[in-house]
Amino acid sequence: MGRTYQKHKLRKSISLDGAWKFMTDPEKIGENSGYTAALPSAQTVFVPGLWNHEPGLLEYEGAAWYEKDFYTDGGTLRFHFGAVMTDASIYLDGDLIGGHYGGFCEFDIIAPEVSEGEHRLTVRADNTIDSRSVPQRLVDWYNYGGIARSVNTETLNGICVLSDRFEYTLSDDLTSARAYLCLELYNAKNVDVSSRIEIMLESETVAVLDVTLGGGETRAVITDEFVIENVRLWDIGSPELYMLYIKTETDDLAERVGFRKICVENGQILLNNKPIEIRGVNRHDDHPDWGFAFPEKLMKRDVDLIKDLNCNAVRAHYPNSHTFLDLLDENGIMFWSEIPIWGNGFSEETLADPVILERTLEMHREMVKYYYNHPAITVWGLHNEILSASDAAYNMSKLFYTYLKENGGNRIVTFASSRPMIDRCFEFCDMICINMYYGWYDGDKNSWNKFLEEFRERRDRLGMSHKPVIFSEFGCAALYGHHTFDNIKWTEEYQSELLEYCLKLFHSDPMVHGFYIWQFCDMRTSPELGLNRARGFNNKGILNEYRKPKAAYRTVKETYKKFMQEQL
Ligand code: ADA
Repeated sequence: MGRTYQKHKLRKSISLDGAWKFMTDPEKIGENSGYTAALPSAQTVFVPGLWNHEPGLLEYEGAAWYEKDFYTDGGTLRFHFGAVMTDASIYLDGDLIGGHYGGFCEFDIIAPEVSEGEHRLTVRADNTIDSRSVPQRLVDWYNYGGIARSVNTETLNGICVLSDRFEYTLSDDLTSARAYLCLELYNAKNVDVSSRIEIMLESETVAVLDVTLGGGETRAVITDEFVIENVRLWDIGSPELYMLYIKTETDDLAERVGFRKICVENGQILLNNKPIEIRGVNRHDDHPDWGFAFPEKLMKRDVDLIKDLNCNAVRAHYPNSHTFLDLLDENGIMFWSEIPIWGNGFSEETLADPVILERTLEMHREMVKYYYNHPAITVWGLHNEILSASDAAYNMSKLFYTYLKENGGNRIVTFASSRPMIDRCFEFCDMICINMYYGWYDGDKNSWNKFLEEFRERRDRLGMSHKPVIFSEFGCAALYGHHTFDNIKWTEEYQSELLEYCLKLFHSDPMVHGFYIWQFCDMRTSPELGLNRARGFNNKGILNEYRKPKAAYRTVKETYKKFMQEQL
């Protein structure tokens, strides 16, 4: 399932990754033509994988089918999908058992009482973009299709733990914590079952519960509170992690958690009560050969490079895989997770559409549900660059901010604004995050000083001087290997100089408490962006798409190193 630690000792889990049958369905006739039971003709593809990397399918948009036969000993099965792009329908032996919308989050489907023997799992994936798609057609990444992350099936037996949320509050001096767990239980039998549930933190039993659930019942339960003394904190560069083990009489779930406190106070960001400066990069989980089906060993390499750059934070436009998050947890690197609302593509009318609002709120709910326990996630992002001076944006921001503050745990909640001088949504963020591209799209590098002064005045006028300012995006494109004698746009030299200038300027401004460079590496983007994107790639990476460093890599590394040393 792509975790860096074992999730179950008792629960049987089988990976369904590997060879699947596959065929496209451009006419969308599959449901009425029996594809749900058996694909009429098919080629072999490997899952996880996106069809765009199969010969002739780079630009295919539409429906496609995947089919895999597997053997089970029988029982109640839970199918777990890491991510399917974008609209998924799941069939077991020809019968629809569930579906999911949204390409970047995992989902589970339970099939009760499956008989022992051979069965067939069929997935219909559809990446067609319509007026209610999230993201919309105009977006700065590629509209891939297919099964992007791993698939597995688990056998559920008796009372099972479907999910867990670890809640804790640290004492003021951060030396102890009061904690409890919220569990989502499920009875996989069709008769009443009772079970004792034991929760261990490291090797100590911290809570015990006795429950009885009716056949097929799902129930949320909460443990008593327990206290942890001498807490070892999760921190940047020294990420202490704890193993939690939840065991029923027939099922189990391992969870890894960390204790840390993040907050904003008097215009500063405090991690574990100490002021920090965010030294970040934006990253797409994208590779030219694999797209969003990004191989795990390459994630490890990206994390190694991010560390080598002396970064302490990463931002992404959509939920990333648990493997990447596990690696960030282990390496003490903070993560900003948002949902794929890439605002330039969303009109005011779309932002106000009730279907879009429900769809995107559900994406927030799923992100919170599945990613809650990662200590590395210190920031939830509402959306990116929406029309934030409009009523529609105001209402959407209020809805998401309220939801995330109430349900998102101890995290900073914010959004990236590209309209800082007219933005009307700053009341719905804990820190003000600005995407700005002086020196690339508009103005030159000298425009930054004027902007900083004007924005400082606006922030004070709005009564928001207690909110730290972050540059959540800035940068410029450089074509890998492009050098000239003159320092002009598109060269590695221009990019390196502009980034160094911005970083030093932001660092020296007391209003600014962090920066996420746009971006870590080049990545394939949508043809919608046309000639603005040479080679069909967004070229603002400080590495190219194969992770070869441009000149800016060393500059950022050295600059971040200096900033890091000043903080020690
Ligand atoms: C925006 C957007 C990014 C990227 C960037 C750019 O700010 O949020 O996804 O498109 O601009 O390269 O222009």
